[in-house]
Formats: sequence, structure tokens, C-alpha cells
Amino acid sequence: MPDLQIIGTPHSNFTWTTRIVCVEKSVPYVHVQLRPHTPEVERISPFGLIPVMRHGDVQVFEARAICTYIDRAFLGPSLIPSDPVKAALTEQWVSAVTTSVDRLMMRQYVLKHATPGTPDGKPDRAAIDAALTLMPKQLSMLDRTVGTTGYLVGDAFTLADAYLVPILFFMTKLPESAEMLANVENLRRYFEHHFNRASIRDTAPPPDYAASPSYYARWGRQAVSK
Ligand SMILES: N[C@@H](CCC(=O)N[C@@H](CS)C(=O)NCC(=O)O)C(=O)O
Repeated sequence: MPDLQIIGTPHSNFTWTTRIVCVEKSVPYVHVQLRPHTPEVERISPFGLIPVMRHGDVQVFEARAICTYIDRAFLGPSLIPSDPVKAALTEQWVSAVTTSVDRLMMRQYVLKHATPGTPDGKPDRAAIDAALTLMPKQLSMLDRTVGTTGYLVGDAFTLADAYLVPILFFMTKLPESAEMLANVENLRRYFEHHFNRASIRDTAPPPDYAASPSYYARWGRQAVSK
């Protein structure tokens, strides 16, 4: 059996989700630590985005598609429930986290600190302030959702949680969002509980993670077998 390669940086939340799925299913993989838009990534993703995956002749881009491949190509517990209602709710939350939560909390907030694209390289304060005004509404919605069972769907860990927990991790790393998260009790407990799950804790970004341009600048190519 060829190596399964997950290609992307350790602090890419979407790459992290695909690695959580590998660990949940006990699938060995090699984590090839490459940035977006590098030639090897662009050979697989026409958009140059991470994660991308290689398994022998199979090459896949888009995190959701990679998760489907890992789920179906390997034995091990599925993170998509077989029950049709729970499966639909899992897809609903994967889609909502990807299109709404990630957009606000990662693209419009965390990355405006880490890779701001400002002329002086300083955090993009206008974008950050705009994101901060929108965040309480999303955080309360998520707080209500996980309030009953401690999961996004039903009473078990699903792919939807594997998408959300990494984003919350990055929220805890910046003071303003950390304070907001600390004030939504159910969601705070949800994060603390799931962050202790081995598949998440053991695939988390290195302990020195900092949402700063200097941290992001130093990632090059590394391959680490898991
Ligand atoms: N729809 C893609 C989104 C992937 C994505 O946005 N990846 C980020 C890192 S988490 C990236 O490559 N960003 C580089 C860029 O936007 O140029 C997926 O789900 O895989």
C-alpha cells in the first residue's frame, strides 16, 4: 500500500481537519508540510490551496473531498453517521462551518493578524475590528447548538466537530477572541473537552504557534510520518 500523504502546513485549519480524520480512523499518513501555492501543491490543486492529498496515483484537493476519500478507502469508524438525518445534519454543519464560521473567524480575523497583506505587515486593524463586531452572533449560535449534547450533531463526535474545533483553537490564541470564547460557556467547555481528544491534541499546531507574520514566514518543506 503506498503512503497516504496529507500536504499542507500544521497551522492550516482545513489541513488539520483531514489529519484528525486520519487519526480517528487509525490511518497512517505522512504529513508533508508545504505552504499554499508551492509548485507541489499547485500540481494537485488548480487553486493552489491546502490541504491536498496524494495516495499512489490518487490525487485530491479540497478538504471535504479528502475526508471522503480517507473515509471510504480505509477501514475504521466513519465520522459521517449512517443515519440519514444525522448524516444530513453533519453535512449541514460542515458546510456552515466552512462557508460562514471559517470565513469570519479564520479568513476575516485570524489571518488578518497572521498574513495581513498590509503595506507595513502589521495586523489589518480595520478588518479585525469589523470581524470582531460580527463574532458574538456566530459564537452565541454555536454556543446554543453545542449546549444540549456537547457535539454539533447528535451525541457523538462527527466530521462537523473535526471542522469546528481547529477554528476555535485559533480563536483561543488571540486575546480579543479568546475573551469572547471564554464568555460563551457551552462553547468554551465544548472546545476544552474536544481539544483533549487524542486525534485533535496530537495533531495540533506546534506549541509555539503564534498568529503573527514572523511565525508564518518560517514554514518550509518537511515530511513527518504519523
Ligand atoms: N475550500 C478549500 C479551502 C482551503 C483553504 O482555504 N486553505 C487555506 C489554508 S487553511 C489556503 O490554502 N489559503 C491560501 C490562500 O488563500 O491563498 C478546502 O476546503 O480545502
